[in-house]
Amino acid sequence: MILYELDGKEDFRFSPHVWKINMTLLHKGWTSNIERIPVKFSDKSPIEEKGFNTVPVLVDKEKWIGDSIKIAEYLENEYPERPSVFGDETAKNTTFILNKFIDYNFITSFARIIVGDIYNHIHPDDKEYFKVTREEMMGSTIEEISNTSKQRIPSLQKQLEPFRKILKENPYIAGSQPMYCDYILFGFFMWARCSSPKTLLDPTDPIREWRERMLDLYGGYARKARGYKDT
Ligand SMILES: N[C@@H](CCC(=O)N[C@@H](CS)C(=O)NCC(=O)O)C(=O)O
Repeated sequence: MILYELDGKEDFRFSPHVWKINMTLLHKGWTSNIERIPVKFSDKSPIEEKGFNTVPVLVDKEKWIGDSIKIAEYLENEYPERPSVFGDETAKNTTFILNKFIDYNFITSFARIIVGDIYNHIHPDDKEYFKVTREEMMGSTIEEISNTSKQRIPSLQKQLEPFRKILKENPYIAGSQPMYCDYILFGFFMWARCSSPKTLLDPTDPIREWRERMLDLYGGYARKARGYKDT
C-alpha cells in the first residue's frame, strides 16, 4: 500500500486530511507495510499524472484512490474483515454528512488562526505557492491574518460547542469507541498541533480531554508525531 502525503519541512506532517487516513489505517490495524511518499504543494506531479490534485492519495492493488473519506470508504469495502471505521450504512451516511460539515466549518476557522504558523512549517520550496494560493483563498495576506489570529481563538472555541456537549457525555464523538467521525475533527487538531505553538483549548475543556485520549490511541502514534505539545 502506498500513501501519498504532504511534505512539510523537517518532518512536520500537518495535513488534516492525511491525519484522517493515518488514524483510519491504524484503526484498521495497519501499523506497517505502508510506503509513504511525500508530495510537495509546488510539485504534485506524482499524483497529478493520475488525475489527483490533493493529498492524501492511496494506491492499493494497483488502484488509485483520492479524497480522504473516499479512501476510508475504499478500505472499508475492500477489507470488510478489519474493524469498521464507519459502523453500519446509516452511521456511514451520517459520517459523510459530518465530514462535509466539519470541513466546511472548520477549515477556515482553524486556518485563520494557524495559517502564519503553517507558513513557517511549510517546505521551503512550497512557500511561494502556499502564499499565493492561500492569500487568494482567504482574501488577505498571511501577515494581515496572522496579526489577528490569536483574537480568533475564542470564536473557534465557541464554534466547537456542539462537540463539547457530546464529549461531556461520551468519551468519543462516536460514543464509547473512536470512529471516523472522531478522526475528522482530530485531523484538524493535528493540523494545528503539527504546525502551531498556539494554545487552542482551555485546560478544563472536555474537547481537550478527548484530544488527549485521541493522542494516546494506537500506542500514542499521533502524540509521537513532530509537533507542539500544548496546542
Ligand atoms: N477533500 C480532500 C481535501 C484534501 C486537501 O485539501 N489536501 C490538501 C493538503 S491538507 C492539499 O493536498 N492541497 C493541495 C493544494 O492546495 O495544492 C480530502 O479530504 O482528501
